[in-house]
Amino acid sequence: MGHLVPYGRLAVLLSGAHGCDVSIATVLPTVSSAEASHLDSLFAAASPGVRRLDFPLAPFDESQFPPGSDPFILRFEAMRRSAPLLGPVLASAGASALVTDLMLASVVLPVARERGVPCYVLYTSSAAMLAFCAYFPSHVDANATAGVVDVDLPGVYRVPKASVPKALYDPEHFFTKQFVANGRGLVHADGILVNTFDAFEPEAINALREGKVVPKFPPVFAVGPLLPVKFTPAKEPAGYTRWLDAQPARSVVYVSFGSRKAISPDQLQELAAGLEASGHRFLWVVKTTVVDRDDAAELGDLLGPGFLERVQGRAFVTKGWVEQEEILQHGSVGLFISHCGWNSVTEATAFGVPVLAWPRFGDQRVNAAVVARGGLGACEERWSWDEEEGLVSGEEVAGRIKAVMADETVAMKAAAVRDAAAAAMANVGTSYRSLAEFVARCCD
Ligand code: BUP
Repeated sequence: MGHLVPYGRLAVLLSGAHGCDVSIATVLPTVSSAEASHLDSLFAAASPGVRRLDFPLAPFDESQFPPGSDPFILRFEAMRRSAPLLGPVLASAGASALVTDLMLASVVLPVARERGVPCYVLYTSSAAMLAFCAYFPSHVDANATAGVVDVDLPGVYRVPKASVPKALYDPEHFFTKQFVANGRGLVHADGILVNTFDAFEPEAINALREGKVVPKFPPVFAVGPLLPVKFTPAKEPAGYTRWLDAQPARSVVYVSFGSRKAISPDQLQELAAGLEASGHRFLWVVKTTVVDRDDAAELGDLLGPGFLERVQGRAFVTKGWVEQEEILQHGSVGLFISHCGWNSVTEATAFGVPVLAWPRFGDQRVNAAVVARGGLGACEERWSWDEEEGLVSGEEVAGRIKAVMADETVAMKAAAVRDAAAAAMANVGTSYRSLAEFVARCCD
């Protein structure tokens, strides 16, 4: 979802505010139910200026990969191997520019080149993480024998070893190979769009633009925060919306760790204990499997005997998909405990909700540092450890929630980030102008 959501948002913005004709190549079938329903809602809500181009993948044998491989990463691999099939799709769309995901960049760029179509990348994480991706191949070349060490991003800041995505610790892993190939491929793109804004990540954006991270880096267009697409509202408001409506302003802690990774049963119980002991109201989206279609567990069994009864009234706990952007803009939400998937962070910037960062894997630790630096919230280093290195105790969770909810400056700083985000997206703002410049280049 972290990759899919911003593409829809960009397509709608390009077609609406900038008058472009947009086609989205849609890979079917999807891995998760969330993706399938998101696509349906997107195309139902989008203007006729946004078209759906179904893109069937070439046959792909998953059995050649290690058992238990991340199904989403495998899907990217299947897409990478199908890249040559994109040529005819591009021709049928009559495209004057192609925007692709970083995970596909190294294989899609040559296809676009062959057709003479300029190729841009929409980077779906932070500018800090973009700098990391762009610089990582040089870092690997220079440290081939040193194993994993801190990554000092030129002109940006140092990413400590603990924040380097764990998947990259193994140079032979197919994910690392994909990551390095895509990082090298970035310099060949015609430009990079990033879902962030100048005022939020000035160091990383400037260093990339000035060629400090990688010399001769393509133009960087900071075009965020890309705002949610207005989907047709459900006939009946969801249960959690009705519950939020009944809560006082800024009193609710919203807890969600994104669409991708499950939390271990032990950590889940500690989190439950912490939320309960914090004494605050909370809305918690519990996720226990990597792919939502596999999630059959009962909440009562997961959270321990009597938990749901004890917090009844001051908590809403659900396992299903929620409309997160609706929750984050609800006036009763005062804090977001987030894994720091980048879309979640950008949504929190847009609605000025303070974030208590609890990164889990991948780019999330780098993004959590952006949250703290950018004034959007707090990041407790200890919480970003792997669960194998020790659980975060319920007591610790409760203490942190109480402290952040009581701190007026946290809320004030997050409100300032929201105002800066709105200014960036307004007609004369940095992000609006950046996207307009991208459109002008595509139409040349
Ligand atoms: Br879970 C969940 N409802 O219940 P991220 C997520 N979302 O609307 P991720 C919901 O999915 P990656 C839910 O608002 C955001 O737009 C949420 O993207 C939405 O994290 C998106 O935050 C999730 O980037 O992706 O899914 O872990 O790992 O690819 O960053």
